[in-house]
Amino acid sequence: MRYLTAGESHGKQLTTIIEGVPSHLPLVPEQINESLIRRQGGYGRGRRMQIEKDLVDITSGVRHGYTLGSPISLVVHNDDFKHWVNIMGEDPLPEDAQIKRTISRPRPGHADLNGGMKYGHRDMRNVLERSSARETAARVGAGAVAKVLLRELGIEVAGYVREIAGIVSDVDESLSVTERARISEESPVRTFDEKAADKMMEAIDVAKKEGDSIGGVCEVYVEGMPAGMGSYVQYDRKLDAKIAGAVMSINAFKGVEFGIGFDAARRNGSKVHDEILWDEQRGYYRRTNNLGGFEGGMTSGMPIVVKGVMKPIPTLYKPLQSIDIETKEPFQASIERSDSCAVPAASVVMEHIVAFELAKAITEEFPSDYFPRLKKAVEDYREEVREF
Ligand code: EPS
Repeated sequence: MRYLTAGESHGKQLTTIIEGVPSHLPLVPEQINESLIRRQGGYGRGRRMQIEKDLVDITSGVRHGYTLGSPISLVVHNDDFKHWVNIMGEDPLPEDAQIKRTISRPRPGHADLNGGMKYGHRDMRNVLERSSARETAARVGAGAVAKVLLRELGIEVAGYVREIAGIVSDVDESLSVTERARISEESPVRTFDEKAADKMMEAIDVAKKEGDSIGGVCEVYVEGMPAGMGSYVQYDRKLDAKIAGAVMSINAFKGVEFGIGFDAARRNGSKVHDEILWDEQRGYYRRTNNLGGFEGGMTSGMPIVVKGVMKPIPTLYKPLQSIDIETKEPFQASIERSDSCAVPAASVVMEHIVAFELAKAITEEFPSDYFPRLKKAVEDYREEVREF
């Protein structure tokens, strides 16, 4: 499975083409819309989310509620485009036209300056329109299809928030993936500890008032992945590495951790590695899950636990110094509409990004043209490794 996205933040639409989804997988738009709507929520989102009502139009690859095995294309329209037709339209402009809302002042922390230099865009709107996190709606669409496939195979994925602006929310490690999904869904900041949630919302209010932005830590938790997905035999087949790369590709993400992650550097080996046990019902399992479901680049069959760090969004109302590329003079960065905190929304994005990598790994491991055949192969394999 692979996918491409296209679309500018204030352009006509976002487009996703997904290739390699097996045929005969039941799929309806509501399953994708649920994910798109979840991504739009979360305390700390700005005015743009009141304009957009993200709903998918499936334009190929699905017939009568089932996938065909052909490329699936998804379209999400940008409702804001109606305000941007003259600025974002594709027709050539008359020679004397004044282009509105050009950007010659790069925002620190954004793609503006590097992208402008690289592609020769002196109007850096041409960079920010594509580098905007609006694109994550298209990626959530692909992830939503992946989640449908995983669910049919008994694999569940939940994304939630562990930390905002240094305020940490603990999670009871005994909670199942479905409980994690349900509880976090009820929280405006998508987290567990209500006291921490209140403090997080206070921090978001303060940041908003001060024209600042704040970041945090998202976590994705997965149950049901069979052991042995990915491989140790070649560096580019290690599944944890692929997931880490995919998580790092989410806008504003700066780090990834599996299980105890960086804390492994501070413990002895005997306090890190997870002892191996076996019983009739579960087959092989580990006493603990410090390694977050991966050993040797392969799944261990334990829950996958992966964290991603999101920096504060770089579009600030509070000015930071930058240079105007026309005058080369310093200035205080201009004001753009923005979210003061997008960590809750980013946890939904991360959930879908991880789901896509898992579905991709599954379809690479097993025959994947026809979904019932894939499902049978996965069931047989689970049985085989339980008895190994
Ligand atoms: C974003 C800026 C804001 C966000 C946007 C990402 O949009 P605008 O520039 O239109 O105010 O709302 O996020 C989304 C549109 C979205 O769907 O998540 C940016 O600069 O990255």
